[in-house]
This record gives sequence, C-alpha cells and structure tokens, in this order.
Amino acid sequence: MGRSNDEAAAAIEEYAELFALNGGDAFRVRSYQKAAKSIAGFPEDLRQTDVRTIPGVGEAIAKKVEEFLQRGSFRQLDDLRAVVPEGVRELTKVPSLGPKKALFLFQELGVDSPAALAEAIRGGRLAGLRGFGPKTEENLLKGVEQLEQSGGRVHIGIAMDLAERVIASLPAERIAYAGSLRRMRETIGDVDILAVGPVELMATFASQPYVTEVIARGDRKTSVRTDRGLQVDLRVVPAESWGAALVYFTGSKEHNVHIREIAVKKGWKLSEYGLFDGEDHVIASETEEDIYHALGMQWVPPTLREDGGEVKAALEGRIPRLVELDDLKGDLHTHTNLTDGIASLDDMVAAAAARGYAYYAVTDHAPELFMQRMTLEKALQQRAEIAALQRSYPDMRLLHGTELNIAPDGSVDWPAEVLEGFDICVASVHSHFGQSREEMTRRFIAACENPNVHIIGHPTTRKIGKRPPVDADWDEVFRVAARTGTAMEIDSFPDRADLPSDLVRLARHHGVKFSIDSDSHAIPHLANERFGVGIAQRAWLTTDDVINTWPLDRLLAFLGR
Ligand code: DGT
Ligand code: CA
Ligand code: CA
Ligand code: ZN
Repeated sequence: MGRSNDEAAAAIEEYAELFALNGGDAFRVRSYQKAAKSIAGFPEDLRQTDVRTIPGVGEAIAKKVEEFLQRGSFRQLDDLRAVVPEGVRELTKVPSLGPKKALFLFQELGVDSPAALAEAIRGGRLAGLRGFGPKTEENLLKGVEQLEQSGGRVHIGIAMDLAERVIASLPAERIAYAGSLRRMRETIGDVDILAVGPVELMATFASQPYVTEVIARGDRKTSVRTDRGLQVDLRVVPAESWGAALVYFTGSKEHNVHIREIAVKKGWKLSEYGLFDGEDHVIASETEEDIYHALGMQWVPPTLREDGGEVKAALEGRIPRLVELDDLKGDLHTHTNLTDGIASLDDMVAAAAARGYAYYAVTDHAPELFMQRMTLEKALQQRAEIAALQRSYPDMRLLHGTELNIAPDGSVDWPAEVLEGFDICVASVHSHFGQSREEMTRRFIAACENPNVHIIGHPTTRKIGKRPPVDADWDEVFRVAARTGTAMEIDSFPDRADLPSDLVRLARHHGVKFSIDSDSHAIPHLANERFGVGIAQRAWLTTDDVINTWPLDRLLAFLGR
C-alpha cells in the first residue's frame, strides 16, 4: 500500500502553481497540471505501477513522483516552497488575479496576502501601476471579499453541530469525526468524517437535506457544501485501516510529519492505510493505540497533536493525564433570568443537578451593567431563594455568586462588605475595550489584587469573528494572578473560547489556576463545557490546574470562604 494517488497529484499541482508563480514557462506549467490530473484519475495504486505508463507523465515528472512516494516531497518542490511565501500563493486564489500579477504585486509592493492586497488598494498604493486601472482595483477588492467569505472558518460550536448531524444521518458500521474538530481547535476550516461501510454511503450522504452542493464525488471520498456554508469531507476507509486513517486525518499535518519521521527512522512507512515494514507487511493499522505503541510511543490525545512537544513527551512516556469533561464537579459562572439569562433559577439548578454536579454557582450580573437593572436588593432576594432551593439538593452545593464589572480603573461594582457576602465573585471586562495596553494591564492587575475577586471572566473579551481581544501585557497579568491566587476563566462559549489555549498555556507557565465555565444564559449552554475542556487539554492542563475539578472543600479553601 502506498500514499494515495491524490496526494501525489496534489504535490505536482502545487509544484505547477509555485512554478508559475516564479515566472516559470507556461507550457511546462500546463504539462505539470495535465500530469497531476492524470495521476489523480489513475485507477491503480501508484506504488504498484510504473508511473511512466501513466498518460502525460514523462521522465522528469516520474522522477518527482517517485521521490514523493519515497519521502512525501521532492527537492524541486521543497526549493520552491522555500522561496514563495504562503501568502503569495493565497493571493492567486483571489478571483481575477493570476500568478504573474500576484508575483508582481509581491515584488513591487510587498503584498503577501489577500488582506494586504485589500489594504494596498484602499491606501491607493496600486494607483499608476501598469495593468491596474480603477476598474481592476474594484474587481480585485470584490474578489478579496469573496475569498474571505468562502474561505471563512467557523467556530467549533457550528462545526460540532454539523458533524453530529452528519454522523446521525449515516448508517455506517463505524463513523467518527477527525481533523481540526477532533483536535478541538477553536475554529474549523472544514469537517472531516471517516466511516466504515458500504459504498452506497456516498449516495446517502450526497442526498441529505443539509447538503447544498456536491463538490466532488468518488468511492473513497465525497465532499459537499452544507447549509451552514461549511464543507464536509466524508471518507470511507477499510475496517482494517481504521486506526491508521484516524491518525492520518486527525492531523495535524505537522504532527503527522513528525511521527512519520519516526517510522522512517525504523525503516518503516506510515500512511493512512497503516504502519508497514520494509517488505510492506503491516505492523499496525486497526487502532490508533496499536500504531502509537508500535512506534514506541504513548497514545497521544488528539487535542495535543499540534507538534508542540507531544511527540517527544509520548516517546518518553511523559504525556500527562489531561483534564476530562467527567472531571468537572461544577460550573462557576452561570446566569438566570434575573439578569440576561432566559431560564429561571429553579430550572437552571435542576439542569445542573441532572449533570451530576457537586456544586453550582449562580453568578448574575452586577449593577454597573446598567441594562441588566441589577440591585443589591435583588441580589439578596436571590440569595434567599438559593438558600431555600438548597434544601431540595442535598448532593449539590449551591453557591451564590455574581459577575462583577471591572471598571476602567480596575474597581468593581460593590464595596468589600457586600462582596464578602457572596460565595464567589467572577469579575469581567464589559466596557472600554479600547484602553491602551498599559491601562488595560493595570485594570486587570487591580482586579486580581482585590481579595474578593476569585476569577477573571472571559479575560480577553474577544468574540470570534466579531470583536478582537483587548490588548494587555498578559505575562504581567498572569504573574499577578498567580501571586494573588486569582483564577483565570476558560469561558467555554464557542464564540468566546476565552482564554484561548495559547494564553492558557502561558498562564499555566506562571502558575495560574483555571476555572472552566459555561457562562450559561440558557439550559443548553451548560453542555458547552466540553469546548472549554478542549481548550484546557490543548494547553496540557491536568485536574490540578482546574479549580472546578476539585472537591468542594479544596474549592472553598481556594475561594477563602
Ligand atoms: P482545518 O480543516 O483547516 O480546520 O484543519 P484540518 O487539520 O482539519 O485540515 P484538513 O481538513 O485540511 O485535513 C485533515 C487532516 O488530514 C489534517 O489535519 C492532516 C491530514 N492531512 C491533510 N493534508 C495532508 C498532507 O498533505 N500531509 C499530511 N501528512 N497530512 C495531511
Ligand atoms: Ca478539516
Ligand atoms: Ca478536509
Ligand atoms: Zn460576562
């Protein structure tokens, strides 16, 4: 078994594109493109074939393909990849911008991405350039906008919904999602589904109501566009190579490259079909565990597969036991219809109990978020209701909390004597997002130093695709948070995903603890916790790092209550 024909074809296609971008001869570009098409459409496995017998594949291309089959790339491709920036290749995807003009813009103006092109046009920097009149500029600008819309990634909540809908709609023997979704990245480019089942699965898939367009259809892979705009790739794989396919299509690409190197060092080959020895005998293929163990490694949780040190750790047996959804003993940031939630206190608490929580905090907004019309009187009334409700939940400790507003100067809504009456205080930035880095850093530090602030809520305040993160010196903020015992929140709402995993990793480095919260405003939101756990895993967190996995006593001690 070998690398798929599609992969070799894609490499030749990429080479053609890079060759064209570098001003390569148009005739040769076309002959590479023809060869790529011909390889992709060739019915037999390339490894069992003399590639020279494939129509359109001459000696020069055959050599490149053979080298590719050996090691996953070829010299000329490596050379061109090194000289043409990724962004310039992106540029050629702008409708009406060919390779010649793309390279010209890069060399003349340093334009190295579609976004940079839009900026250059808006800044009038294309004016007077030969071949770029006002009409062309207008078309290019439209093209960039189109590209941004179609190439748009979505947050994980949208992709997960869709993946679960797809999986429920297909009668397969085995089926699972792979790709960035399985790695729990915060945004998803397309959804990758693997299945074991009959070829008819493809027809069933293509005729589902969520499919708006069939992009490509084959026996092994079908790609569709869906009503969410998102693309879904369904691959039907042989049952015996399930594990190998899952490893390969879960990625990341960088992780795959790294573990393939380990196989190669042993004189073996790793593909989406399995791990093979020098004689093409299968060593492992059925499960992921088999493959990693055969390579002398621990199984690597998908959320770690970003080539961020996990390969070395797995080889040395140092992959930690990561925090899991089942470890969460409670939720420490939730709302009710007393402020902007839509469910009543009774209903939220009942839903929390149904999740088996040992504790649950109600943290409605505080007065400075004026539209919520919160008052101390209302908060105290809610406290009495919670005390009464507690009697019906002997196994779940109810905590009365609040989500404070961190004012521009770092102060919060109520004085200390009021704050001390709450079991738990989350404090968040909800206004004045545009403060300077220095002001914002001071603001967070003041909040952390407030002894009654236990958790900083959704720290960066970003909304994916809508609002950028605030600017702060996070190193400094995390240092203070660690010193003052203030937890950073991992807000699990999929359009927030806040803190993001890279900042979680940084904060952990400083010794900060975390709270994985749902920030629920309705009952279904409680289930978003799984996305927060994904972020935590991507940052290598264990239960020791996450305060709401701790038993109640340890949590209360941390809160100083
Ligand atoms: P996305 O879709 O942009 O959110 O990210 P992924 O990681 O889902 O990427 P995608 O859908 O292009 O491919 C799915 C997985 O397939 C990817 O994570 C690794 C594997 N894969 C795709 N292309 C290649 C490749 O050229 N080489 C290797 N080694 N693996 C690849
Ligand atoms: Ca994907
Ligand atoms: Ca894909
Ligand atoms: Zn908030």
